[in-house]
Amino acid sequence: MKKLTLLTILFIGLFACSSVKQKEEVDHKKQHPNIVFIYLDDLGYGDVGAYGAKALKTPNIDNLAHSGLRFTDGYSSSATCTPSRYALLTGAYPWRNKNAKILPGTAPLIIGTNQMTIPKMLKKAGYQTGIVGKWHLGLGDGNVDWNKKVTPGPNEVGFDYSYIMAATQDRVPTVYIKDGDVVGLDPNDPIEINYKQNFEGEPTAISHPELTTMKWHHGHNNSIVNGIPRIGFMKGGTSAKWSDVDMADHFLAQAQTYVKEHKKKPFFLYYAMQQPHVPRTPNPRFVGKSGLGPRGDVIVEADWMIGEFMKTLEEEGILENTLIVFSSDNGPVLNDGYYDDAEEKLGTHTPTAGLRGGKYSLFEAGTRVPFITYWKGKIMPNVSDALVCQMDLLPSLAQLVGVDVPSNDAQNLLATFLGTSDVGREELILEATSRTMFRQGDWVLIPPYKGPASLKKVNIEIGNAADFQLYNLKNDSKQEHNLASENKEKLQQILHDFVVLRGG
Ligand code: NG6
Ligand code: CA
Repeated sequence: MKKLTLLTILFIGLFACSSVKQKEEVDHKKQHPNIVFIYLDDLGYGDVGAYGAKALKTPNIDNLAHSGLRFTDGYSSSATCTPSRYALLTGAYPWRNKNAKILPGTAPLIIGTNQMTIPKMLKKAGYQTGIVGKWHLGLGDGNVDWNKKVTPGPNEVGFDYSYIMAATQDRVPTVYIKDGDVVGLDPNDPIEINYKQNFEGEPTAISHPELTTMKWHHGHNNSIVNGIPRIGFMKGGTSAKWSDVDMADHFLAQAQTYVKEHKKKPFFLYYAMQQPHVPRTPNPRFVGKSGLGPRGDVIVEADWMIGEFMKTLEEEGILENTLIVFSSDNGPVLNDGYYDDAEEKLGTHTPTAGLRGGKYSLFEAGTRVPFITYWKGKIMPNVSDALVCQMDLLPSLAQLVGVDVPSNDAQNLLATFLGTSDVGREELILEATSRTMFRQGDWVLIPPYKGPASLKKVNIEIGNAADFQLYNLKNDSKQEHNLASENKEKLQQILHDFVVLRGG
């Protein structure tokens, strides 16, 4: 009798254990939390307190980092915006698409309407999908009439809802576009856009410098909107023009409204903030707040917006059921074409955290970016040194929500993103202005490229050199010691693997 009881207990115990295990597996297999990407523009690895910034305070981003999983070896796919955003949404290497390079405001959509994207994948799992903020992946078919429905765009590649700026804050058209329609457009004052020539009689920064309130340093001398000279020419659309100093509040309000209106069913929100890309136009209540000039002020502003957004998730009672991914599209730049004191007022702040290069660069600071996953109660606070790339989010989230996606360049790293594994990628190809380099383990290979070693105007080393460059990040994170000539064997091996992976 006693024996039987023991056996029974053992049996029940085993059964209970296995059902707990099974439940965990089921949970891991398929969950439908809300998913939010908070994606900044040109935010550097060293621009965040949690990544070592001392002179600049980012308490709300730090809170995400300290309560979530902070990746130390997380990468965008490219050192510029369009290719990184392309890879983020499609899970495909941007260098496979020759159009994935910095686009003018008139460029056609570069994501194929038949291509897999994160929002498309999530829709298969019943998600509602929205984007608020910067798009910069092209719109229309190359011949857009901004006074009619602008299509195809985000709504044709998976987003049910879109509230965007077409390209960048420094490029025309300087208007918001909601589900393909320019917001606030007066039909009697139609918009015309041209990137090749000006419209007769329209002032530019060259013809009317006295109309500018922000001075251009390089580029940025075409049409003037709100005193800021832009890239490209624009005529008309006066009532639709955005207010630069209100842009952050405007996008925040859109993001908050989206959350409130969609909280009953799972949603995906891509909240693509414009800071700290140029022109840096902090709202007056943030002016002077960082002590580092407008670049610091807009980072403080962005951080505040993130705090407010988090409050909304909490107030709406959905914080515990929301997975947040925080990152940036490429590394930092100080002078990106306007005189705005970014260099002069930098003080002791190091946007690159000491990494070599910056935006546009094949060196580390081009693509190694702040990368945080946060899910209250689900992701345990931790730091991960796993090599991960934003591109990997597509298959990883597909596994989370239980959707099959065809495999391509991206890797399913769900467990790593949730912090239950510390295994990342073995290798990764990174891109900067149409050149590629290779990361394998701790090693970095930069093949020889023609062209200047530095972009003088932005004062950034971009990685071009006549010889191979080989670095070992483990003991040389600043890429100061080129080991190519002393370690020929390693060079041959890594070059071989790169060529095989790159496909010739
Ligand atoms: C460059 C612009 C720069 C910025 C960048 C795009 C000039 C001289 N420079 O061509 O200011 O707009 O494009 O940045 O025009 S990104 O973050 O969207 O890739
Ligand atoms: Ca960018």
